[in-house]
Amino acid sequence: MFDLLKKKISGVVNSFINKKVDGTALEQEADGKSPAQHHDKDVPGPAHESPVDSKAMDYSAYEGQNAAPETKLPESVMQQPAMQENNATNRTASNNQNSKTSSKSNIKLSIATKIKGTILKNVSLNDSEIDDLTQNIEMSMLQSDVAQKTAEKFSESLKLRLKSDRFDYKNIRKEIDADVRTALLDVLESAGKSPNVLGLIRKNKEFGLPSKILFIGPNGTGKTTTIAKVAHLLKHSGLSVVISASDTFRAAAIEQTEHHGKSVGVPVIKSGYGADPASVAYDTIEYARAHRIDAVLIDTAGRQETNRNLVMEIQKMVRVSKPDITIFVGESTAGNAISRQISELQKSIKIDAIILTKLDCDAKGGNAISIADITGVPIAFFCNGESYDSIMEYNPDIILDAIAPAS
Ligand SMILES: Nc1nc2c(ncn2[C@@H]2O[C@H](COP(=O)(O)OP(=O)(O)OP(=O)(O)O)[C@@H](O)[C@H]2O)c(=O)[nH]1
Ligand SMILES: [Mg+2]
Repeated sequence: MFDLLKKKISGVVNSFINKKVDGTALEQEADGKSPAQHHDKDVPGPAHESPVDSKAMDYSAYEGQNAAPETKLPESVMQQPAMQENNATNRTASNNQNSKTSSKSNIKLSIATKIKGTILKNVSLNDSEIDDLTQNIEMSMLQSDVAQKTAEKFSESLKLRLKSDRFDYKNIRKEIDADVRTALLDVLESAGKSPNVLGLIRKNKEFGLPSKILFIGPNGTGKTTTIAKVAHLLKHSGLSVVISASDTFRAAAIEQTEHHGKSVGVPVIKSGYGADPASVAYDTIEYARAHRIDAVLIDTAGRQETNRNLVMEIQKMVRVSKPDITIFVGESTAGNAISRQISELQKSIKIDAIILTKLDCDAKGGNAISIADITGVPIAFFCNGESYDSIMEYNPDIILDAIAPAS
């Protein structure tokens, strides 16, 4: 999903540091090699596979289904459903990789910067170099579905960072990459910490309480399938689950939920079509209390954020079921419409987290960055396939490693 954006940003940084000044290519590299000596081998760029990318995921399990085999995600992302409950540890490890160590980057900067680099160990970039680089990155982000407001904000933050930074001339590419990565992390972290869903369920369990999770979102984004994936994940983590078939509207929705429940081995509480979805949720919570079940996953019918009656129906479900977490399920293929949908719904309903589905179908992925920035709601999980184990806990390193891998 993040492939395109990564290639664009990497390409911009690369072409920036390799750019010709006044039409004249510089012959000598910062590390003393001629351009020919770097040919293909050392030159990172759009066509150059990053270490992250080189581990393409195995799509054989999805053959004949909707998955797009050409999309590549980091292999670590695919090692699911193992939950990584301590994101901080992973972040630290990744930041360490990001440390400014020696590089063999193919560096060509402006003549002025190059001359400075021969005299001084550390150089700064001049305003026109910074403007050039940030404008190009901003353009690439826009082309990759990052919302304009977010791209501009990112560009400003990167500009400040680059202006205040001095770069070890020999490692300049690596250090510019690190600045891009840190500026991206700033945007992602602006949405706050993702809820620790398993941790919360375990905590409530200690008090003998079921945790209630309400899933909402537009039609067909993958709510019911995602509920089955979450149920599967929780079961494999030693927690008991019941599903509320509270989509009493769409034809065959109840049967679909029952089918998933049977497949993942969890009970489904249902009523008939046309029944009050809030009362089905209430019955399910009662069932969970009576049977000491740890988690209640409440399905809902798909709805547009602009449909007042349907939004009021969700408000009633919130009043009746008092969810511990309300999750918006959005499909990554919807681009920046997701931010709009969430912002509109937030006027009426408190949304605690987002699950972004169908990553396997999306070639861009910039919307994961805009969602964090525009809505301020953190992503809890990514889903990337139709099988029950194609769900992964959100970790910003998934996005950072894919878009701006530490070089
Ligand atoms: N490729 C892919 N398909 C998915 C993913 N998640 C769900 N789907 C598919 O998307 C389609 C719709 O999924 P549902 O779970 O029925 O979506 P929904 O939001 O419950 O739909 P409504 O109840 O009609 O609003 C199904 O064909 C799912 O198999 C995913 O991560 N990747
Ligand atoms: Mg559904």
